[in-house]
Amino acid sequence: MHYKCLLFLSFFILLFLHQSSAQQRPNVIIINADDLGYGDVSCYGATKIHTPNIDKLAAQGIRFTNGHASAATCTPSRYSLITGKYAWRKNGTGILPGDAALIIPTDTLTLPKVFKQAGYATGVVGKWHLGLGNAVQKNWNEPVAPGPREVGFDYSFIFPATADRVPTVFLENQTVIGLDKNDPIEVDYQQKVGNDPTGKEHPELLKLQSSPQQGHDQTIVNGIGRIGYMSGGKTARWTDEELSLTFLSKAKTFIEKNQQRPFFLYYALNEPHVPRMPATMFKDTSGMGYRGDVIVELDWCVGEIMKALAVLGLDKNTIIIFTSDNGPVLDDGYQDEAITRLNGHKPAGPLRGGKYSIFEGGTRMPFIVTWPGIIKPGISNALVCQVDLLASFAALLKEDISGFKSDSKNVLNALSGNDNKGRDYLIEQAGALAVIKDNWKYIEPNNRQAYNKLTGTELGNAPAPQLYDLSKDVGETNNVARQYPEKVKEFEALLEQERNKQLN
Ligand code: NG6
Ligand code: CA
Repeated sequence: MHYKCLLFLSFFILLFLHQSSAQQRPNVIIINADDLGYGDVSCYGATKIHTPNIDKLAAQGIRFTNGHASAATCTPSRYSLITGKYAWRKNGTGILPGDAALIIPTDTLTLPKVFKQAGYATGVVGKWHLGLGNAVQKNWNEPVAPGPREVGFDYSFIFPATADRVPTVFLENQTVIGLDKNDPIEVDYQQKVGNDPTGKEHPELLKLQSSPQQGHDQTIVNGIGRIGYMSGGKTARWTDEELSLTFLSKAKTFIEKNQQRPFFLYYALNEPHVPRMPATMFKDTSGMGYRGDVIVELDWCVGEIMKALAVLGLDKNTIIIFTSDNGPVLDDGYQDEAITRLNGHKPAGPLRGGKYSIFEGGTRMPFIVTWPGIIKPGISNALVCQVDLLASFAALLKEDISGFKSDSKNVLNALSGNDNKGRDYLIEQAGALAVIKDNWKYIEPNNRQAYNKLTGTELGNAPAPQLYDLSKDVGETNNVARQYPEKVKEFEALLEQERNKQLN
């Protein structure tokens, strides 16, 4: 054969081999909602609100009834998901202000780095809330580092903290987009900067009133009072009604651009976190006010991602994990009728408590895993947690992480429906810590507030130990600690042992 032909032929053989090996490695998308409760989606029992797309995911995959975030608020929950370590082991991992420095060390293994090492394209689109840069004082008018890139994401399109915190801007690859250099951004969480009106001084300018005593009355952006002060960056500021559509389009673009190679996308939705401000096409669609409307909107976004995968022919070879960062809350800072128009809906379903709470409502999450053709659809009661995704995906991708000390357990067999137990036990975090083991739940005694009056949440704190038999009391109403003193002791010891564990 002519040598040129041979060269040509071998090129195609190589290409074929490359593509078929690439095809064997599934793409992975983690969709993480913000403050979406266990009872907020219809496949977990909601009847007043309909989430057909999430239900479809659940019907194609495994719906976990005992799937968890490791903490009841955003920052510690996301910290664990990305690092594979419990956030309570590290100071400074509570809810971060919008100007916080990056809290994830850049020299540690992370979930995106596991994928990167395995040759994946990695991206994050959505809410970040893990800090940016090396210090609070930083120049938002230049690229900001370290950030998602140093944590392991090749591509990022994020907002820094929460939708209710300044700066209300997007950063693409760590640079604020749409910025006019002649109108630089300044951010301050201590004192007012610039001349923008604040919600406190000018409530008449607000389209969404702040709740009494909950703050959210500092710089007004898009008719909404925020936490924190900012000036400048007028052309870069977002419009809340466009948040989810913007993230969706960036997520779809990332998928399209990386369709030829395996990719990992962490798609961190903003809904239904406050301020809830649905896109026009979703206003008044739920009959439950804006909180319901933005849940309809988030469900629609999930459907759009599924459609995009199908159009590209990637649906069969893409694992989707759908979950939420912490439990639900109704009044989290704005008077948006979430309570008055609830219409009997139960955001936490059968669970007690919600966001901020050490009861199950705080950390037991919708948790759905799909991988069409590989994972058999069903329902699983296995105990799994977002902190386990790092070790589980390392196992799936055959990445050796044996030298990495973490809290992440390889629960791949549970995630794929081949094991009904999952991890042995799990530590949950709100203010206090709790342990779940064999369907028993222990909450350590503590003197924190039992009830948050502002948000109307039962926090689950009590000065005496609490023990619940979740197999018949998932709503944690009957404290049986006194009947089982031995169990209480066993749990105390377990918690003590976990607290003393050194991971570094
Ligand atoms: C709280 C805010 C709340 C919300 C939360 C963060 C007050 C009174 N409340 O401090 O509105 O922003 O932080 O939510 O300021 S999370 O889902 O990102 O953890
Ligand atoms: Ca949250």
